[in-house]
Amino acid sequence: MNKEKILVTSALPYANGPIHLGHLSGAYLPADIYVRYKRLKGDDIIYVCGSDEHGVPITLSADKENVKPKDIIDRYHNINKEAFTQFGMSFDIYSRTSLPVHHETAQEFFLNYYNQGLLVEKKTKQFYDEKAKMFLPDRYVEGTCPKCGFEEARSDECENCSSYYDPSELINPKSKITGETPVLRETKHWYFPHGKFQKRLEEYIDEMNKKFGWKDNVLQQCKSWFNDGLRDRAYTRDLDWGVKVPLDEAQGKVLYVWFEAVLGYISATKELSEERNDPDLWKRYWQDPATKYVAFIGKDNIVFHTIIFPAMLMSWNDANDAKYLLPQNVPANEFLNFEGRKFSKSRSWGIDVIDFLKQFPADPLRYTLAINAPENKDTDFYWKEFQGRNNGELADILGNFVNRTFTFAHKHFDGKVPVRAELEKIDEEMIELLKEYPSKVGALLEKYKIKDAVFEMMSLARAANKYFNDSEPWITLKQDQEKCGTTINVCLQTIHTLAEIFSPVIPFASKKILEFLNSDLQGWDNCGLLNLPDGHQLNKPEILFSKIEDDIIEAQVNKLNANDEEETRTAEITFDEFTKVDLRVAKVLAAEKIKKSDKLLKLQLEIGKEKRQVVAGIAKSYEPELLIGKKVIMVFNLKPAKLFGNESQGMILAAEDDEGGLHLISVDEKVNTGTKVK
Ligand code: B3M
Ligand code: ZN
Repeated sequence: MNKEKILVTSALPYANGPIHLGHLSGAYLPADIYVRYKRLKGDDIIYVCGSDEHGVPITLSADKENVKPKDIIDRYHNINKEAFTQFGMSFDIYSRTSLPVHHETAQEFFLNYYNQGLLVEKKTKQFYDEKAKMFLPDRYVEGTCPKCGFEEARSDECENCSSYYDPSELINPKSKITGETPVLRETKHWYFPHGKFQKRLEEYIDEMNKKFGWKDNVLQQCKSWFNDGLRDRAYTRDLDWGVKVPLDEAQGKVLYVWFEAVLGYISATKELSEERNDPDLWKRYWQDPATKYVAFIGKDNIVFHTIIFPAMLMSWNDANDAKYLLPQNVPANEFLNFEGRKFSKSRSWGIDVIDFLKQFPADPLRYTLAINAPENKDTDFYWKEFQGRNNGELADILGNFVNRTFTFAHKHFDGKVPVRAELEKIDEEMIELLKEYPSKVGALLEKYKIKDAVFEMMSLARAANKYFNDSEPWITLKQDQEKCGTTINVCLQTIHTLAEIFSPVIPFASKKILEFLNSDLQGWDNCGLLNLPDGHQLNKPEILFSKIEDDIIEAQVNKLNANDEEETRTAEITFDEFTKVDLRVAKVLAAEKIKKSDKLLKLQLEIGKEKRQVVAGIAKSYEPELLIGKKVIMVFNLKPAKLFGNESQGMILAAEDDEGGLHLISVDEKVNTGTKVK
């Protein structure tokens, strides 16, 4: 088969925090396995990644710590680069978007669109903090959602009910920087008309899917964007951290972070050109129609890689002779959860890669994440499963086979590959398997079916153990030395194949095995052959995978749960402070939904002799009819507030479960309303 020329990218992680296991299993490990496999196939491939160092995620982190954005990106770029190295990521380059080459590249693209007359200039009103003297990006404004009453809504978008609205509709907006009420001020931005490209994008995706088979989860998301109709998107922002907009009239503005981040793949490749002293390298991978481009990402980045970036490249290509390649495939993964819940930094739920690798080697983690990759649905990392995969599969199946074979060869054959004499059926079948597996596993990897491929790798190790058992070399040793030698020879050949076939997943162990074998990788297409000559000298093996004891795993689980408890413990208050809250038993007399809100109910309560109206955010958990007659606990002395034009004189108490479901704190029927709760 012809050798392929391939460009592979993985999403550029924000340099605003340490990467965790979820990142690895989404966009990095699958790509690394694919790339390592392709290198063994002899294909001409480069693998490009780097830190995304602009945008509000960075400035928010910097503000939180009271340091400069530059401090944040320097710190996390280095931490993440190191974590990736220890994890065995084989990037050809791990670049960063703060480099001049990136700023120039992004500005060049922007100017190209501008000069084509493609960008649409629009004036809009945006929140401005008069005290901080700056426009506030979306995430810097918080207020009450005009649609559902959610109190932590962003300036034009509500995370709770997923609705979009005009910033002027946001109720009670507050600046996150100063806490002041921001004003709406006019500003000008440049919009990219994505709608103009919709038809061509649909055709492009359709064509790629027909030729190369895109994943369903990816196609579904694209379809839903197309159904909604692509809209203009502002490619500039009022912010001072980022790539400056290269126009005189755009002082104080930077390019929208997503616009430039995707171009970061190109600038990273330019940096690689420079590093390798090969000025045209980047063009060979980005602009040669013979190259195929594959972009690995997690599901939250799909639209940017299947719609936004391709539209950007199309419009560049329309106006230039040197044309960029669009992704041939975007094998996006779903998410990995941690012990049944989403990773959460603020709740200390999950584990950072760098911390994980301080305690465990990379290979068992790579294997566990790969065999459990969230390819078609979200999956979970469980400590217990990690232990099981390490002990029961890597150590007991693969490690054990390597160990028993080497022990035998050293003890009975002088540490040399014994002569392969006459083959029996059982030997021939094993040799046949060795020949079959590389193409079987390869076919899966070609289709980005990493999970299935890794499963097959371990199947070969299982078959190898069975071959050893069924051949009973410990018996033939005494009865038929030649036959015994043949068995051990075939076992050693099998170890050679296993070392190579497993090498994309567990590169560190694979390297060790090859050292034991005193041999080297043979290339994917040769790795199923009988690569060790009779009499070949072997080295002494060591333990490949150490077992992980129960107490080590229990300690991890306990630590996680302790973090969780600590998180739920909040600041202490004094008894006096507590008694300021007047809690009373109340009875629900009437309940109704509030129009235009899917979250709020209007309740009429009886508290002793008094009647009050309270607006409660429990509509998703309770039907109004079911509340009538229920006794609940309310905060009686809460300052009245207005929600959706409804007066609310108090608040009722409920417990929130992990899924956000609410459960009212109920009270014994016998207790009179108005009774104080202490
Ligand atoms: N930094 C978002 C993320 O880390 C973003 C990806 C950029 S890819 C060009 O999920
Ligand atoms: Zn809302």
